[in-house]
Amino acid sequence: MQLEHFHHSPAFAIIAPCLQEEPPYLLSHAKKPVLIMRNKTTKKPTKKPLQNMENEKQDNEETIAKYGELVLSLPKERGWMTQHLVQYQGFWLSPACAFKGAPLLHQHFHARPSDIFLATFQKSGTTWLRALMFATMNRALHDVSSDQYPLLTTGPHDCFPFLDAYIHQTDSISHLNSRPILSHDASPELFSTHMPYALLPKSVTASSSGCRFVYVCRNPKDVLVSKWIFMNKMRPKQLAPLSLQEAYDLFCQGVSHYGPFWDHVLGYWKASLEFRDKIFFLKYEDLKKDPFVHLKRFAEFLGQPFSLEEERKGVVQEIIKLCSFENLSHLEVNKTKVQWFSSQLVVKNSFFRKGQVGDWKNYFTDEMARRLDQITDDKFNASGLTFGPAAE
Ligand code: PAP
Repeated sequence: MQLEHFHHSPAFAIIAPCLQEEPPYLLSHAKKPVLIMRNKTTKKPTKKPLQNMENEKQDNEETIAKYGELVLSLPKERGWMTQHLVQYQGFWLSPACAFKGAPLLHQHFHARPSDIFLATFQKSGTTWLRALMFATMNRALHDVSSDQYPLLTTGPHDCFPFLDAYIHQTDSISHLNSRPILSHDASPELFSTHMPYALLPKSVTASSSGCRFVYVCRNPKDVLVSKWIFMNKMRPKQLAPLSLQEAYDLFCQGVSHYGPFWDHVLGYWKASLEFRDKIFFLKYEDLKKDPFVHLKRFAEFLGQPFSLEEERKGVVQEIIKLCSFENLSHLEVNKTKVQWFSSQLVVKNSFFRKGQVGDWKNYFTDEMARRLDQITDDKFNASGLTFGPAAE
């Protein structure tokens, strides 16, 4: 979700007056004369002198200049909400992500063994899982049945940082190592990312790192439709709208942010088979069909299993209801919220649309569905991964 031309888009014009607003986790740092850093050895927050921040800024500028040049030489294709996407180490990224996001992530992000990442291909259920993950992990801190519950007034995207944008939210990336306000007291720390598994730093993906992932995938036909509608909303007005057929052709060629879709899914799928304790792999359609079973498994994986007492009290159902599309999409905060990921990525009110399985039927011809199914079958062939009847 990177936007290089966002400043010229109609959406930007609507939200321009709000651009002084910063997300809560940034506001919390802004008051501090020094930023809190994570010390690599002790893993405890330490104070970082301003001089070091200057040096870090210079390092970052050098990294950005180096990768900026590299980006010019990368294969280029038509973008969905940016003019172009570039192919970086086999994946299609916005130029900003390729020359800034990915390299800075490798250079500066020091994982903690307790870190948990929600990883998704775009439009696969990030918003839903953010809410579920936050509510599950923080249920000892916040009573899910309370009418003061944080998710009722704070959108799911403010619960914990979106790593890919967070990395270059300000000139300094020091904020990466401090905590977002909502999970302030929570340990472990939560992040979300759209980055393909192969593009994440080894400090995160190595089996010895201790970091865990929840990966949610969704059937590609619904992903494509959801993404096409979202991207056209975000697309700068200087760029002609992308027709469904154009988006479809790009998607089938693998050209979409963080794509090819199939490589993204397979990267996490294979890792989940290899490291069962590290990656919890989930399908949007399965979660829709049986949220109770999957949320319980998910909580066990996160090390926060629901006790019998909690089950008896209906806590699982409370969380499901709280995080449901029906509930979240009707909350004022989610209807009006201007979501600030970075100065270049600001999204207004676009994360809730229909939240259904099979909406692609309202958009695809039979031939479009058949061809995309065929590509999916070919790509997933022998991997053991299928999108069964639940995704029909
Ligand atoms: P992102 O990649 O931009 O973060 P993401 O949240 O993954 O977006 O996907 C948005 C989709 O999830 C939308 O699907 P649709 O376009 O087919 O409707 C959105 O409606 C859906 N969605 C958002 N919240 C929920 C929820 N609580 N339950 C089910 N689906 C949801």
